[in-house]
Amino acid sequence: MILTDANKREFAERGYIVVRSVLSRGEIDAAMRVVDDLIAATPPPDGHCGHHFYWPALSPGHPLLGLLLDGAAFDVAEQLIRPGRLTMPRQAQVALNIPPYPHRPGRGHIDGVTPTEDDGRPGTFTMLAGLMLTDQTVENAGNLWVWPGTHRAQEVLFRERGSEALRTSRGLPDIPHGASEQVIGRAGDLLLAHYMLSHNIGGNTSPNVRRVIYYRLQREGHRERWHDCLGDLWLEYDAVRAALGAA
Ligand SMILES: O=C(O)CCC(=O)C(=O)O
Repeated sequence: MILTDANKREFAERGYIVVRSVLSRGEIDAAMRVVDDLIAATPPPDGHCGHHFYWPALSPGHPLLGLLLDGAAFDVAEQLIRPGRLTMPRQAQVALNIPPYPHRPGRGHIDGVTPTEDDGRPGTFTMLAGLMLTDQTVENAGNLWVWPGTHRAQEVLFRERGSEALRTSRGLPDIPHGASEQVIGRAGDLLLAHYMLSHNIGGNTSPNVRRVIYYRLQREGHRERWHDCLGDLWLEYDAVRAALGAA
């Protein structure tokens, strides 16, 4: 599964892409069983609607690490940063969105500030990868909301105000948001989003619980260069820079 230069330029322009059919039916079914087990072990409170997250730690052999690594997903994500390499994530986010939840977010956030990492470093990363386990082919089905282009506005803001603006804004930097979009996809599709793309939890008025597995992926060495990444969107994305240069 190969990302084209057009895919990489779309990622650069909009801040995210959805890559179709990255998971096989067998991989989706196996991941659904893992999520079923998490829910059975610790069910959401009775009557709970809206988002409900599990944060499993990933060590070698964990099925949700296998879901990312054993098929195409990790390789496809890494194609945005090559010859750079991604590190193995140590945690996944199992993100449910339980109907009925007639919510419409007013704006987005970027991750990693509430909470920060244990040592106080904002938990910045390179890209968000989301493996969809359920169809979100229409809006208001628990889809992730994104504000295309906000990654570029965040870069401008961080250049002006420095990386401290991430902490002081509590992940809600003061940038124009423009029009939102709900991410559309089918079970098995892969969302790849730049760390600095503003996004938020959406509503779910469909009959189905929305299920996505998110991974916050860092390029090797990210912890040493995260300040610089905030002011330089494509610092870690050699392959996106090359695609832009080839245009
Ligand atoms: O549930 C979702 O799709 C979005 C989750 C989210 O925005 C977050 O965890 O930062």
